[in-house]
Amino acid sequence: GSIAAPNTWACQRITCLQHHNPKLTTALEVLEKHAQLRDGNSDYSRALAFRKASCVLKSLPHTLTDIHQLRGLKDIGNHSAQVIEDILEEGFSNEVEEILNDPWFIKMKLFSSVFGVGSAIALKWIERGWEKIEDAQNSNDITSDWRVQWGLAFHDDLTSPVLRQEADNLLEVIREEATKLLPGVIVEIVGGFRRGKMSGHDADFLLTHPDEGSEIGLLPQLLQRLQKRGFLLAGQAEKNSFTPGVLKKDFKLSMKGQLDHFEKWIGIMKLPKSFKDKHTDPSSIIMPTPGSDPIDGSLDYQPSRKKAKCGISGLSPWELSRTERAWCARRVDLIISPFSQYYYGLVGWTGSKHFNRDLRTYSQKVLNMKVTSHGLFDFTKNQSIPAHSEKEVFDILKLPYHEPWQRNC
Ligand code: TTP
Ligand code: MN
Ligand code: MN
Ligand code: MN
Repeated sequence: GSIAAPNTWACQRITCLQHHNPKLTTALEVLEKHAQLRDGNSDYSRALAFRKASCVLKSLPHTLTDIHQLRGLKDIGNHSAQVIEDILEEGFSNEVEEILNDPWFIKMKLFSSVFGVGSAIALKWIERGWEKIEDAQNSNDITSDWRVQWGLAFHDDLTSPVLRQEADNLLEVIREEATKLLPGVIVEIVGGFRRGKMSGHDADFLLTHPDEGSEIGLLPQLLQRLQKRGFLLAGQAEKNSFTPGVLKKDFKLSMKGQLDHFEKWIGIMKLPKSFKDKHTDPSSIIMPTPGSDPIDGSLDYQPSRKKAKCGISGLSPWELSRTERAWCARRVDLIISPFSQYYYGLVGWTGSKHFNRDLRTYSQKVLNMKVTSHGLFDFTKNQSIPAHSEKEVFDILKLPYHEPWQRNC
């Protein structure tokens, strides 16, 4: 018989981290990754098809044993169905095994694991004949992109998973410093950790204040304080570029669909190794800073979209990474939201990425609404609709409320 999930949209279904079909979803996500790397920015549709199929399997209430149990589900395309059938019948998929053993795929995955490196740069590196991270590290013909420089120098640190305990400890530090600057500030862990993951590729924090406007100017001051305490390694601040009306305009649904206009800092922090294994009293921590103090216009918060860089003077990223150190380099995103956009921002920055994408497509196709991390525009009513809680976002979208840990599609 069919055990097809009745709900067509991923944002209508409950999808938890632990589910009944990990073998199948892991295989489908290899195909998704392969499609992403192969097609780059030119074509999301192939990758999306595999993600959709994987997502359906994650929401099933039992382990799939027969392909016919999927009959009637529109999110399982022919290609995915074939792969699922192979695995159910043979125990493995030839296509997936071949990809996993493909030297091109292995190199693409390796190179795109570097912060700041996407499929275009990874491809270039392969064309140069590079095979290992060391080949890129040893090259003096490397891009001047600060992310790639730091990403290469600290590749080992940055590809070892960030633990929940580290994110929790950092949350306390950020809360402490932000509260000194702006009492009443709200600081939330978002991203994968909010969805219940025990590790992630970075830590994401969303900040706001109920007194709209009081959050303006917080980020540069917060960065300065974190810098003083030795937490910043490198990063880039971006100013808020949201303009009212953007919700109505620009009603094109990019499959990527993730860029937002919040003021933010995208960077790399130095977290004490002690953050990994225990709760640490945040006020007791002052980071050891090898070399001298930070330089390079770092904290100069650039008022335009110009890029600001942070660094430590004296030592190059590479030299710094080789020093004896009691800290680990970790990717961190700090996002500032005006309170009037906060609950949409919270949903957007909680993810998952596919949940967001599905939510946007669903809103457009079913409700004639556009939803972003900044708000929601109802094209039928020709007005934007505010939300005062996460639950209200779901209500407005006529969706059952799902907790963050149920949004792991
Ligand atoms: P990520 O940190 O990229 O992803 P993640 O936290 O879900 O996964 P990981 O544990 O590996 O870090 O992004 C955090 C969430 O924010 C993600 O679910 C989607 C959303 N997002 C945006 O809304 N805008 C953006 O520009 C990016 C990069 C992500
Ligand atoms: Mn990358
Ligand atoms: Mn994250
Ligand atoms: Mn992130």
